[in-house]
Amino acid sequence: MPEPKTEDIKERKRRDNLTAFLKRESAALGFDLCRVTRPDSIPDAKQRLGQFIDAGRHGTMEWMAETRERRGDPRTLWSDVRSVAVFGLNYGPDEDPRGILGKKDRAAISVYARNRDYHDVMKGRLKEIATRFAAKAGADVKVFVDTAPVMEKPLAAAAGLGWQGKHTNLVSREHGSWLFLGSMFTTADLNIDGSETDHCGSCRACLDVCPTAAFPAPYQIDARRCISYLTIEHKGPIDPEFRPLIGNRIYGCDDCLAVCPWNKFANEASEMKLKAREDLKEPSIAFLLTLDDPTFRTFFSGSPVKRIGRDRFIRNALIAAGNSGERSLIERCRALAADASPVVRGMAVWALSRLMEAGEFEAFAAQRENESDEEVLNEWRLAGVS
Ligand code: B12
Ligand code: SF4
Repeated sequence: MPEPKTEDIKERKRRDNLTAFLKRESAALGFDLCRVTRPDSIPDAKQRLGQFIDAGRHGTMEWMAETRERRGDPRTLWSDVRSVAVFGLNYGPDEDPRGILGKKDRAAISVYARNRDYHDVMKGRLKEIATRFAAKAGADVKVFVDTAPVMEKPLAAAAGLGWQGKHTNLVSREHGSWLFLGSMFTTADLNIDGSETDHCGSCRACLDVCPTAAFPAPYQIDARRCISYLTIEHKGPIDPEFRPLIGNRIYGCDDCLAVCPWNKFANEASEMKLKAREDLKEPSIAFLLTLDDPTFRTFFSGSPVKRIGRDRFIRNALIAAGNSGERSLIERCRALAADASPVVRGMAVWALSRLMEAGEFEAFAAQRENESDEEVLNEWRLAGVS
């Protein structure tokens, strides 16, 4: 065997040092996982993304279709990239978030949105790491969290942070289904970590628990049916088919993550984990229905919930009200039936049609104000009032 050249040994040492430096920095800034993969490590992702988009499963998230070329292959996004570091941040809740689903007067905000926006938190930390890394390596870097056209889950699986479970999210042996993902692309050569194998086995708990049957097959999701999409991404009225199934989930959904048996093995998260805001753990629907635009903005300041705006948020809270069976919410819903926002008025009609007795609803309908918005008129028709 020929002796390795001095040049090769030097290069290998440099790679070892840089990779170790990156992982130390990542741990120091509170990330639970950091592993590295090659930009060409997700050869199936592009075609699978294509199938998802061609089947229309992205719904109205047109940005997915518009960026499909860049999203499907990191090298199309940035041709100079040589290594991709993927970071995981555990956000596992202290209690099973499904506990609140039985509390009809309370609203469920999904775990990831119960504190500050994780995009901001992760991006801030990643930028710090990237700045120090770039200085040490003399290389170019770019960091991404969620909003860029990067397929974070397949990249994380290729880097060995875990595997894509049947619910399509990344599952880790150490942190279960509760990981936020982020990445750093760099022109530097780093040591590559091995991928993880699939440990879902014959389990199909996440597929069976989904309230809206959003999984056409294991490892595939139809976003149009997912409560996370419906309550966060979707604008306008929500299809009546889904409203009763949404229950009291007013922002996102955690059911398929929470049921995953791998959560039982989840390690203690780093001390820098985001802790839930007390007032976002179990807010009352009655209180949320009182929020106008300024109070909504103040209450959700710094939270990802603010992103959907007051009207879409009240639309969701009205669906929870309509599913609650709580007659004490009728007065608030009546007031919202005269709201300036058509999507709020329409969903108030739906909620009242469920909360009021038949005669009471007829009397309310007889007194209704003139309505010209086609979508609100449609809600009246759906409620049996022409
Ligand atoms: C669009 C999007 C959504 C959409 C669509 C969800 C989806 N699964 O794609 C909606 C709005 C529904 C959504 C919901 C949620 N999201 Co989201 N979302 C994204 C986003 C922006 C893009 C994901 C994407 O590219 N989807 C396109 C599809 C085609 O890609 P894919 O899911 O990887 O599809 C793979 C499988 O289908 C697989 N496949 C297909 N066929 C087969 C066959 C076999 C045999 C196998 C093995 C695999 C396989 O190959 C595909 C390519 O890898 C990412 C951030 C990012 N930039 O990556 C966050 C992200 C996926 N979301 C995240 C989270 C936390 C959520 C929610 C939990 C939020 C909540 N509590 O409400 C839910 C979970 C719902 C769910 N079960 O997925 C996290 C997930 C973290 C993790 N551990 O994986 C991410 C990574 C954001 C982040 N930076 O942390 N999300
Ligand atoms: S987040 Fe909820 S609605 Fe969406 S796929 Fe998972 S269980 Fe179904």
